[in-house]
Amino acid sequence: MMTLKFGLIALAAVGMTPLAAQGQTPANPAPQAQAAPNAAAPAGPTAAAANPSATPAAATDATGASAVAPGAAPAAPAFDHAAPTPGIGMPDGRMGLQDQFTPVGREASAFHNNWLLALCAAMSLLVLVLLLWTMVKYRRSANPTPSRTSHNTLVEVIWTLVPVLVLVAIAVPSIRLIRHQYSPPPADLTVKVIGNQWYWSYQYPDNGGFEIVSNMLKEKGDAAAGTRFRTDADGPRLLAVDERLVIPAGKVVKFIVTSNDVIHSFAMPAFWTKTDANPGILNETWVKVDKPGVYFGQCSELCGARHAFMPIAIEVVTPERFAQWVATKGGTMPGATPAVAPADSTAATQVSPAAVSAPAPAAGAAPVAPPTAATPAAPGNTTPGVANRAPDAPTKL
Ligand SMILES: [Cu+2]
Repeated sequence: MMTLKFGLIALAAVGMTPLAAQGQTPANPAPQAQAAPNAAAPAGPTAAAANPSATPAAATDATGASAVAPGAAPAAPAFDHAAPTPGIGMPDGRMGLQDQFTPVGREASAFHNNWLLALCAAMSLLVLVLLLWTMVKYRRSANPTPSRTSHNTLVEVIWTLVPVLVLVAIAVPSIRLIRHQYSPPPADLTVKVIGNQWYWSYQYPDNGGFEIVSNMLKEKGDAAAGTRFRTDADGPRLLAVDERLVIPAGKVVKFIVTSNDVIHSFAMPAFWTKTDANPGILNETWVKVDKPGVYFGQCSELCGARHAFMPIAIEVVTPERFAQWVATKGGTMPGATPAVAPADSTAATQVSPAAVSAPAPAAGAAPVAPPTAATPAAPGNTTPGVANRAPDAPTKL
Protein backbone atom coordinates (compact mmCIF):
# COMPACT_ATOMS: atom_id res chain seq x y z
CA MET A 1 0.00 0.00 0.00
CA MET A 2 2.76 2.40 0.99
CA THR A 3 4.59 1.74 -2.25
CA LEU A 4 1.41 2.42 -4.18
CA LYS A 5 0.84 5.64 -2.25
CA PHE A 6 4.38 6.81 -2.84
CA GLY A 7 3.98 5.84 -6.47
CA LEU A 8 0.81 7.86 -6.78
CA ILE A 9 2.38 10.85 -5.03
CA ALA A 10 5.42 10.58 -7.24
CA LEU A 11 3.21 10.36 -10.33
CA ALA A 12 1.22 13.34 -9.20
CA ALA A 13 4.37 15.28 -8.55
CA VAL A 14 5.73 14.37 -11.97
CA GLY A 15 2.40 15.21 -13.52
CA MET A 16 2.22 18.50 -11.69
CA THR A 17 5.67 19.59 -12.68
CA PRO A 18 5.01 19.96 -16.41
CA LEU A 19 1.66 21.53 -15.59
CA ALA A 20 3.34 23.97 -13.33
CA ALA A 21 5.98 24.55 -15.92
CA GLN A 22 3.34 25.03 -18.59
CA GLY A 23 1.56 27.36 -16.28
CA GLN A 24 4.75 29.27 -15.73
CA THR A 25 5.90 29.34 -19.28
CA PRO A 26 3.05 31.30 -20.78
CA ALA A 27 2.90 33.35 -17.63
CA ASN A 28 6.45 34.53 -18.11
CA PRO A 29 6.09 36.05 -21.54
CA ALA A 30 2.81 37.59 -20.48
CA PRO A 31 4.31 40.18 -18.18
CA GLN A 32 7.01 40.70 -20.77
CA ALA A 33 4.39 41.21 -23.41
CA GLN A 34 2.65 43.61 -21.11
CA ALA A 35 5.90 45.25 -20.30
CA ALA A 36 6.67 45.77 -23.93
CA PRO A 37 3.76 48.10 -24.64
CA ASN A 38 4.39 49.74 -21.30
CA ALA A 39 7.96 50.30 -22.24
CA ALA A 40 6.89 51.51 -25.65
CA ALA A 41 4.21 53.74 -24.25
CA PRO A 42 6.47 56.58 -23.18
CA ALA A 43 8.25 56.29 -26.48
CA GLY A 44 4.96 56.30 -28.36
CA PRO A 45 3.93 59.89 -27.76
CA THR A 46 7.49 61.00 -28.24
CA ALA A 47 7.70 59.28 -31.58
CA ALA A 48 4.27 60.50 -32.54
CA ALA A 49 5.27 63.96 -31.49
CA ALA A 50 8.49 63.77 -33.37
CA ASN A 51 6.85 62.61 -36.54
CA PRO A 52 4.49 65.50 -37.13
CA SER A 53 7.33 67.89 -36.44
CA ALA A 54 9.60 65.96 -38.68
CA THR A 55 7.16 65.81 -41.54
CA PRO A 56 6.96 69.46 -42.47
CA ALA A 57 10.69 69.66 -41.95
CA ALA A 58 11.14 66.80 -44.40
CA ALA A 59 8.85 68.58 -46.82
CA THR A 60 10.90 71.73 -46.38
CA ASP A 61 14.00 69.70 -47.09
CA ALA A 62 12.37 68.45 -50.21
CA THR A 63 11.59 71.96 -51.32
CA GLY A 64 15.00 73.26 -50.51
CA ALA A 65 16.69 70.41 -52.26
CA SER A 66 14.47 70.45 -55.32
CA ALA A 67 15.62 74.01 -55.97
CA VAL A 68 19.18 72.82 -56.46
CA ALA A 69 18.66 69.31 -57.78
CA PRO A 70 19.43 69.26 -61.50
CA GLY A 71 16.40 68.55 -63.57
CA ALA A 72 14.02 69.12 -60.70
CA ALA A 73 11.20 71.62 -61.01
CA PRO A 74 11.87 75.05 -59.50
CA ALA A 75 10.78 75.39 -55.91
CA ALA A 76 7.63 77.29 -55.07
CA PRO A 77 8.35 80.98 -54.51
CA ALA A 78 9.22 81.59 -50.91
CA PHE A 79 6.91 83.74 -48.84
CA ASP A 80 8.51 86.29 -46.58
CA HIS A 81 6.71 85.79 -43.30
CA ALA A 82 6.42 88.73 -40.92
CA ALA A 83 8.03 88.82 -37.51
CA PRO A 84 5.66 89.24 -34.56
CA THR A 85 5.49 92.52 -32.66
CA PRO A 86 6.20 92.17 -28.92
CA GLY A 87 3.09 92.83 -26.87
CA ILE A 88 0.70 92.35 -29.79
CA GLY A 89 -1.17 89.09 -30.18
CA MET A 90 0.74 87.43 -27.35
CA PRO A 91 0.89 87.52 -23.57
CA ASP A 92 3.44 90.08 -22.35
CA GLY A 93 3.04 90.07 -18.58
CA ARG A 94 0.44 92.83 -18.51
CA MET A 95 -2.62 92.43 -16.32
CA GLY A 96 -5.98 92.24 -18.07
CA LEU A 97 -7.05 91.34 -21.56
CA GLN A 98 -4.81 91.37 -24.61
CA ASP A 99 -5.28 94.23 -27.07
CA GLN A 100 -8.10 93.36 -29.44
CA PHE A 101 -7.92 93.42 -33.22
CA THR A 102 -11.44 92.49 -34.31
CA PRO A 103 -14.65 94.56 -34.03
CA VAL A 104 -16.19 91.93 -31.76
CA GLY A 105 -13.04 91.83 -29.64
CA ARG A 106 -13.00 95.59 -29.23
CA GLU A 107 -16.68 95.66 -28.29
CA ALA A 108 -16.23 92.80 -25.82
CA SER A 109 -13.11 94.20 -24.16
CA ALA A 110 -14.67 97.67 -23.91
CA PHE A 111 -17.75 96.08 -22.33
CA HIS A 112 -15.53 94.24 -19.87
CA ASN A 113 -13.07 97.02 -19.04
CA ASN A 114 -15.32 100.08 -19.10
CA TRP A 115 -18.63 98.71 -17.94
CA LEU A 116 -18.43 95.36 -16.11
CA LEU A 117 -15.30 96.20 -14.14
CA ALA A 118 -16.63 99.66 -13.26
CA LEU A 119 -19.96 98.19 -12.18
CA CYS A 120 -18.24 95.51 -10.08
CA ALA A 121 -16.03 98.10 -8.43
CA ALA A 122 -18.98 100.40 -7.67
CA MET A 123 -21.05 97.58 -6.18
CA SER A 124 -18.15 96.29 -4.08
CA LEU A 125 -17.53 99.81 -2.81
CA LEU A 126 -21.20 100.32 -1.97
CA VAL A 127 -21.37 97.06 0.00
CA LEU A 128 -18.13 97.92 1.80
CA VAL A 129 -19.40 101.37 2.79
CA LEU A 130 -22.72 99.94 4.02
CA LEU A 131 -20.89 97.33 6.06
CA LEU A 132 -18.53 99.87 7.65
CA TRP A 133 -21.39 102.25 8.35
CA THR A 134 -23.41 99.49 10.07
CA MET A 135 -20.43 98.22 12.04
CA VAL A 136 -19.51 101.67 13.34
CA LYS A 137 -22.92 103.24 13.87
CA TYR A 138 -24.65 100.20 15.37
CA ARG A 139 -21.77 98.83 17.40
CA ARG A 140 -22.72 97.55 20.88
CA SER A 141 -21.00 100.32 22.86
CA ALA A 142 -22.77 103.11 20.93
CA ASN A 143 -26.08 101.26 20.67
CA PRO A 144 -26.75 99.22 23.85
CA THR A 145 -30.45 98.56 23.08
CA PRO A 146 -30.73 97.17 19.55
CA SER A 147 -33.61 98.19 17.31
CA ARG A 148 -36.45 95.69 16.85
CA THR A 149 -37.35 96.97 13.36
CA SER A 150 -38.26 94.06 11.04
CA HIS A 151 -39.83 95.71 7.98
CA ASN A 152 -39.15 98.84 6.01
CA THR A 153 -41.01 99.14 2.73
CA LEU A 154 -38.74 101.76 1.19
CA VAL A 155 -35.55 99.80 1.92
CA GLU A 156 -37.11 96.58 0.60
CA VAL A 157 -38.16 98.25 -2.64
CA ILE A 158 -34.65 99.67 -3.06
CA TRP A 159 -32.84 96.40 -2.46
CA THR A 160 -35.10 94.62 -4.94
CA LEU A 161 -35.13 97.28 -7.63
CA VAL A 162 -31.42 98.14 -7.65
CA PRO A 163 -30.22 94.55 -8.38
CA VAL A 164 -32.85 94.25 -11.13
CA LEU A 165 -31.57 97.46 -12.73
CA VAL A 166 -27.99 96.26 -12.41
CA LEU A 167 -28.87 93.00 -14.17
CA VAL A 168 -30.65 94.88 -16.96
CA ALA A 169 -27.63 97.17 -17.31
CA ILE A 170 -25.45 94.08 -17.80
CA ALA A 171 -27.91 92.11 -19.96
CA VAL A 172 -28.55 94.75 -22.64
CA PRO A 173 -24.94 95.26 -23.82
CA SER A 174 -24.22 91.56 -23.21
CA ILE A 175 -27.00 90.37 -25.49
CA ARG A 176 -26.02 92.97 -28.10
CA LEU A 177 -22.46 91.60 -28.01
CA ILE A 178 -23.69 88.02 -28.42
CA ARG A 179 -25.82 89.13 -31.38
CA HIS A 180 -22.77 90.70 -33.05
CA GLN A 181 -20.67 87.65 -32.28
CA TYR A 182 -23.13 85.11 -33.65
CA SER A 183 -24.51 86.94 -36.69
CA PRO A 184 -21.44 87.11 -38.89
CA PRO A 185 -21.43 89.11 -42.12
CA PRO A 186 -21.07 87.07 -45.34
CA ALA A 187 -17.67 85.41 -45.37
CA ASP A 188 -14.95 86.49 -47.80
CA LEU A 189 -12.89 83.43 -47.01
CA THR A 190 -13.56 80.10 -45.30
CA VAL A 191 -10.85 78.13 -43.53
CA LYS A 192 -11.41 74.69 -42.07
CA VAL A 193 -9.54 74.31 -38.80
CA ILE A 194 -8.86 70.74 -37.67
CA GLY A 195 -7.51 69.81 -34.25
CA ASN A 196 -5.29 66.75 -34.03
CA GLN A 197 -3.35 65.16 -31.19
CA TRP A 198 -1.24 67.36 -31.00
CA TYR A 199 -1.11 69.81 -33.83
CA TRP A 200 -3.44 71.82 -36.03
CA SER A 201 -4.17 71.47 -39.71
CA TYR A 202 -5.85 74.11 -41.84
CA GLN A 203 -7.69 73.62 -45.12
CA TYR A 204 -8.50 76.37 -47.62
CA PRO A 205 -11.54 75.14 -49.59
CA ASP A 206 -11.93 78.52 -51.34
CA ASN A 207 -8.38 78.38 -52.64
CA GLY A 208 -8.18 74.97 -54.23
CA GLY A 209 -8.57 72.94 -51.06
CA PHE A 210 -4.90 72.80 -50.09
CA GLU A 211 -4.01 71.94 -46.53
CA ILE A 212 -1.21 73.02 -44.24
CA VAL A 213 -0.05 71.22 -41.12
CA SER A 214 1.06 73.39 -38.23
CA ASN A 215 3.41 72.10 -35.55
CA MET A 216 5.02 73.87 -32.64
CA LEU A 217 8.64 74.79 -33.23
CA LYS A 218 11.04 73.31 -30.73
CA GLU A 219 13.76 75.26 -28.97
CA LYS A 220 17.28 75.14 -30.34
CA GLY A 221 18.46 72.71 -27.67
CA ASP A 222 15.46 70.42 -28.09
CA ALA A 223 15.26 70.17 -31.85
CA ALA A 224 16.98 67.25 -33.54
CA ALA A 225 20.18 68.08 -35.36
CA GLY A 226 19.51 69.52 -38.79
CA THR A 227 15.86 70.29 -38.15
CA ARG A 228 14.31 73.69 -37.88
CA PHE A 229 14.11 75.28 -34.45
CA ARG A 230 12.41 78.40 -33.12
CA THR A 231 13.90 81.85 -33.58
CA ASP A 232 12.54 85.17 -32.33
CA ALA A 233 11.27 85.86 -35.85
CA ASP A 234 8.96 82.84 -35.46
CA GLY A 235 7.43 84.00 -32.18
CA PRO A 236 7.64 83.39 -28.44
CA ARG A 237 8.65 80.08 -26.92
CA LEU A 238 5.84 77.47 -26.91
CA LEU A 239 3.76 79.66 -29.25
CA ALA A 240 5.78 79.70 -32.47
CA VAL A 241 4.82 77.22 -35.19
CA ASP A 242 6.40 76.05 -38.42
CA GLU A 243 3.34 76.79 -40.58
CA ARG A 244 1.15 79.74 -39.68
CA LEU A 245 -2.50 80.04 -40.53
CA VAL A 246 -2.49 82.98 -42.97
CA ILE A 247 -5.56 85.15 -43.54
CA PRO A 248 -6.15 88.48 -45.28
CA ALA A 249 -6.64 91.70 -43.30
CA GLY A 250 -9.94 93.54 -43.46
CA LYS A 251 -11.82 90.48 -44.75
CA VAL A 252 -14.45 88.41 -43.01
CA VAL A 253 -12.87 85.01 -42.42
CA LYS A 254 -15.09 82.14 -41.38
CA PHE A 255 -13.46 79.32 -39.44
CA ILE A 256 -15.13 75.92 -39.58
CA VAL A 257 -13.69 74.17 -36.55
CA THR A 258 -13.60 70.41 -36.07
CA SER A 259 -11.33 67.66 -34.79
CA ASN A 260 -9.82 64.42 -35.99
CA ASP A 261 -9.63 62.69 -32.60
CA VAL A 262 -10.56 64.27 -29.26
CA ILE A 263 -11.99 67.62 -28.24
CA HIS A 264 -9.62 70.53 -28.79
CA SER A 265 -10.38 74.23 -28.67
CA PHE A 266 -9.35 76.82 -31.23
CA ALA A 267 -8.61 79.96 -29.25
CA MET A 268 -7.12 83.28 -30.29
CA PRO A 269 -7.27 85.78 -27.40
CA ALA A 270 -6.46 88.86 -29.52
CA PHE A 271 -9.47 88.10 -31.77
CA TRP A 272 -11.86 87.24 -28.91
CA THR A 273 -12.31 83.77 -30.37
CA LYS A 274 -12.55 80.43 -28.62
CA THR A 275 -14.39 77.57 -30.27
CA ASP A 276 -14.41 73.91 -29.36
CA ALA A 277 -13.12 71.51 -32.00
CA ASN A 278 -15.30 68.41 -31.60
CA PRO A 279 -14.85 65.26 -33.66
CA GLY A 280 -17.80 64.81 -36.02
CA ILE A 281 -19.14 68.30 -35.44
CA LEU A 282 -18.52 71.48 -37.42
CA ASN A 283 -18.46 74.55 -35.21
CA GLU A 284 -18.26 77.99 -36.69
CA THR A 285 -16.61 81.21 -35.69
CA TRP A 286 -15.42 84.25 -37.61
CA VAL A 287 -12.95 87.09 -37.43
CA LYS A 288 -12.35 90.34 -39.27
CA VAL A 289 -8.87 91.54 -38.40
CA ASP A 290 -7.96 95.08 -39.37
CA LYS A 291 -4.27 95.09 -38.57
CA PRO A 292 -1.73 92.89 -40.34
CA GLY A 293 0.50 91.09 -37.88
CA VAL A 294 1.20 87.80 -36.18
CA TYR A 295 -1.13 86.64 -33.42
CA PHE A 296 -0.76 83.68 -31.11
CA GLY A 297 -3.19 81.39 -29.32
CA GLN A 298 -3.25 77.88 -27.91
CA CYS A 299 -5.44 74.83 -27.80
CA SER A 300 -7.75 75.58 -24.90
CA GLU A 301 -9.31 72.21 -24.18
CA LEU A 302 -7.30 69.62 -22.27
CA CYS A 303 -6.75 67.12 -25.08
CA GLY A 304 -4.00 64.80 -23.92
CA ALA A 305 -0.35 64.51 -23.02
CA ARG A 306 0.91 67.19 -25.40
CA HIS A 307 -2.03 69.56 -25.05
CA ALA A 308 0.29 72.36 -23.98
CA PHE A 309 2.34 72.01 -27.14
CA MET A 310 -0.17 72.72 -29.90
CA PRO A 311 -0.13 76.50 -30.28
CA ILE A 312 -1.98 78.44 -32.94
CA ALA A 313 -0.26 81.20 -34.90
CA ILE A 314 -2.29 83.36 -37.27
CA GLU A 315 -0.52 85.71 -39.64
CA VAL A 316 -2.74 88.47 -40.96
CA VAL A 317 -1.46 89.92 -44.23
CA THR A 318 -2.73 92.34 -46.86
CA PRO A 319 -5.03 90.76 -49.47
CA GLU A 320 -2.26 91.09 -52.08
CA ARG A 321 0.22 89.23 -49.91
CA PHE A 322 -2.45 86.64 -49.09
CA ALA A 323 -2.74 85.90 -52.82
CA GLN A 324 1.05 85.50 -52.96
CA TRP A 325 1.01 83.14 -50.01
CA VAL A 326 -1.79 81.06 -51.56
CA ALA A 327 0.33 80.77 -54.71
CA THR A 328 3.29 79.46 -52.71
CA LYS A 329 1.01 76.72 -51.38
CA GLY A 330 -0.11 75.71 -54.84
CA GLY A 331 -3.57 77.16 -54.28
CA THR A 332 -5.63 79.52 -56.38
CA MET A 333 -7.61 82.65 -55.63
CA PRO A 334 -11.36 82.47 -56.28
CA GLY A 335 -12.05 83.68 -59.81
CA ALA A 336 -8.46 83.11 -60.91
CA THR A 337 -7.59 80.66 -63.67
CA PRO A 338 -7.50 77.23 -62.08
CA ALA A 339 -4.22 75.37 -61.93
CA VAL A 340 -3.45 73.15 -64.90
CA ALA A 341 -3.13 69.99 -62.85
CA PRO A 342 -3.91 69.12 -59.29
CA ALA A 343 -0.98 70.25 -57.21
CA ASP A 344 -0.68 67.04 -55.25
CA SER A 345 0.03 64.71 -58.15
CA THR A 346 2.59 66.94 -59.86
CA ALA A 347 4.36 68.14 -56.78
CA ALA A 348 4.54 64.67 -55.31
CA THR A 349 6.19 63.25 -58.41
CA GLN A 350 8.69 66.09 -58.55
CA VAL A 351 10.05 65.23 -55.15
CA SER A 352 12.76 62.67 -55.67
CA PRO A 353 13.73 60.34 -52.81
CA ALA A 354 17.16 61.96 -52.84
CA ALA A 355 15.58 65.35 -52.44
CA VAL A 356 13.51 64.14 -49.52
CA SER A 357 16.54 62.89 -47.64
CA ALA A 358 18.62 65.99 -48.34
CA PRO A 359 19.87 67.93 -45.33
CA ALA A 360 17.81 70.72 -43.87
CA PRO A 361 18.39 74.31 -44.96
CA ALA A 362 20.36 76.56 -42.69
CA ALA A 363 18.69 76.72 -39.31
CA GLY A 364 17.05 80.00 -38.60
CA ALA A 365 16.63 80.82 -42.27
CA ALA A 366 13.41 82.40 -43.42
CA PRO A 367 10.71 79.74 -43.40
CA VAL A 368 10.50 78.15 -46.81
CA ALA A 369 7.01 77.32 -47.89
CA PRO A 370 6.85 73.62 -48.60
CA PRO A 371 4.30 72.53 -51.15
CA THR A 372 1.72 70.87 -48.97
CA ALA A 373 1.22 68.16 -51.48
CA ALA A 374 4.77 66.95 -50.89
CA THR A 375 3.95 66.16 -47.28
CA PRO A 376 2.54 62.69 -47.93
CA ALA A 377 5.65 61.83 -49.92
CA ALA A 378 7.89 62.26 -46.91
CA PRO A 379 9.12 58.92 -45.59
CA GLY A 380 7.78 57.77 -42.27
CA ASN A 381 4.97 60.24 -42.49
CA THR A 382 2.20 59.44 -40.06
CA THR A 383 0.65 62.87 -40.24
CA PRO A 384 -2.73 62.75 -41.90
CA GLY A 385 -1.77 64.79 -44.91
CA VAL A 386 -3.68 65.63 -48.03
CA ALA A 387 -3.29 62.22 -49.57
CA ASN A 388 -4.35 60.44 -46.41
CA ARG A 389 -7.50 62.45 -46.19
CA ALA A 390 -8.29 62.92 -49.83
CA PRO A 391 -12.05 62.41 -49.32
CA ASP A 392 -12.08 65.34 -46.92
CA ALA A 393 -10.14 67.70 -49.09
CA PRO A 394 -12.78 68.63 -51.66
CA THR A 395 -15.48 69.04 -49.03
CA LYS A 396 -17.64 71.99 -49.91
CA LEU A 397 -18.43 73.97 -46.85
CU1 LIG B 1 -5.75 70.14 -28.21
